Amino acid sequence: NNIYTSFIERKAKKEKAFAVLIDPDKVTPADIIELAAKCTAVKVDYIFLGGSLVISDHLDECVQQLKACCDIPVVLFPGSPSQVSKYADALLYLSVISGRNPELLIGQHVVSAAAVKKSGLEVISTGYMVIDGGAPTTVSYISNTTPIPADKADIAMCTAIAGEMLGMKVIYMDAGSGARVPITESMISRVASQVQAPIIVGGGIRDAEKAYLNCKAGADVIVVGNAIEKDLSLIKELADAVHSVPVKAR
Ligand code: 1GP
Repeated sequence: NNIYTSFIERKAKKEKAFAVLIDPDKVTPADIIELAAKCTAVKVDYIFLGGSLVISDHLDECVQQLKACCDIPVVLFPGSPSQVSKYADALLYLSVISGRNPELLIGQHVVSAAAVKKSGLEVISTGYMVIDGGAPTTVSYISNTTPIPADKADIAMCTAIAGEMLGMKVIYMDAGSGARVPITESMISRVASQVQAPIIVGGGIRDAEKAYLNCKAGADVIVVGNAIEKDLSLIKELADAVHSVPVKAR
């Protein structure tokens, strides 16, 4: 239970965490070495690995390579049941609670349950909420679900409360990778005001200020993928902003 415990311990200390999302389809072995070094240098807390589509078949190699070149925990963030690697540190076991697609609420979990259990991975039950990011994202298309409207904070809040009462350990609010508009701080704070579970927030975060404001609003883990793919130097600004939150909030 190391990764979940680290979420809880950080939350108890009001320490915010920064996670870099790597899409296995978009990286070469050389990229992984460079990314791992950058992430280590700026004290990235977690590496999330996954994507809505996985076209390549080198997930195991990606994880093993990351594990070989850095000590940052690797957390699977799978777009489908095929994205499981026993070499990772944990698996976000996602149920798409913002949607009404039974396959993503429970169907695919049943199909892959025995294999996931056998992998020995730490499984973190995650209530996954897709929030409208201003334009259709891959996640809303592939999941065949309607995202929660961006201005309906109460729907997001009630969805998160329901997820937590159903036993989900973590809530992940996602505007979708590359979202035009990231999730608003007011929606994050509404959810955070009613939920004890750690809250992961991602989708369309492109600058340090937004990462910082999300943390102040109640996000516990900030995830950035796209913006870093475009500009690696952003990793430092984003990590520093997230890690500065408890100090400045005092
Ligand atoms: C997507 O939350 C992640 O599922 C990160 O989104 O790639 O837009 O940073 P970005």
